[in-house]
Amino acid sequence: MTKVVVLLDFWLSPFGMRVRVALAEKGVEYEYREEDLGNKSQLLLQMNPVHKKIPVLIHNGKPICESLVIVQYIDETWKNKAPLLPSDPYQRAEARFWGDYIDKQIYSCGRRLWTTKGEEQEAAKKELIECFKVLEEHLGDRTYFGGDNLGFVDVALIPFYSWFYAFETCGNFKMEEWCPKIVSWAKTCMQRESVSKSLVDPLKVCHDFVLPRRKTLGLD
Ligand SMILES: N[C@@H](CCC(=O)N[C@@H](CS)C(=O)NCC(=O)O)C(=O)O
Ligand SMILES: *[C@@H]1O[C@H](CO)[C@@H](O)[C@H](O)[C@H]1NC(C)=O
Repeated sequence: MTKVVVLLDFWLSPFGMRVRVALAEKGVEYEYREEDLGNKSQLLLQMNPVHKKIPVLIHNGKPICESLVIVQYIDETWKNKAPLLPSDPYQRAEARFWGDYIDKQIYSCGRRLWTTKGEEQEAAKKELIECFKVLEEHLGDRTYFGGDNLGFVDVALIPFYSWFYAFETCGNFKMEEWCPKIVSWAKTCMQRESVSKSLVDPLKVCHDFVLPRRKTLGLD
């Protein structure tokens, strides 16, 4: 292994992008290794034998799996920069609660929206919008979910910005119309280099991956 920190990842993964943002926030240098998820490397199978999924962060040869676990590990390991999680136990619990909400609601509704059609797709779209509205409510008038600074919940949610265009295209709606505060929050996050250089082009996600995949699945 050439570097102390290696990231096994896949370009459009929202989970992988979380780790990229966190590493960039902390200014950690690392080696990025793109996985072929149709033909996983020996290293991935060895480092994440349980789920065999990316992202995996390998630090000094030891693997850390599950994106939100990795983000917390990064926060606890590189303490040179502003913390992502608050120090107060209650606020930490609250941040983890919302991270979990994003995994359970945003990810799964988003996935249903682009992998289905007809009534099922319409239901997924409605549910996804509702979930974003819940997050909007939670954001309130703050700049970031972390308050004045980018925090754990921001890192958990921002990668989905790369997927907004695919959601909009599949669901035939505009995020801006339904959750304008989330869109403006995302644009604020994108002003940070840690975010803009870690996220992928929304057009690429849609045209190079989602739409061709829908064709393969016989949905369009
Ligand atoms: N809960 C995991 C989800 C990771 C995940 O779903 N990774 C996908 C890519 S987005 C993957 O590696 N899929 C390969 C497979 O399932 O075989 C996390 O937060 O890291
Ligand atoms: C799978 O990956 C291995 C090593 O990375 C490579 O040698 C092999 O040709 C790949 N197989 C396919 C079917 O792409």
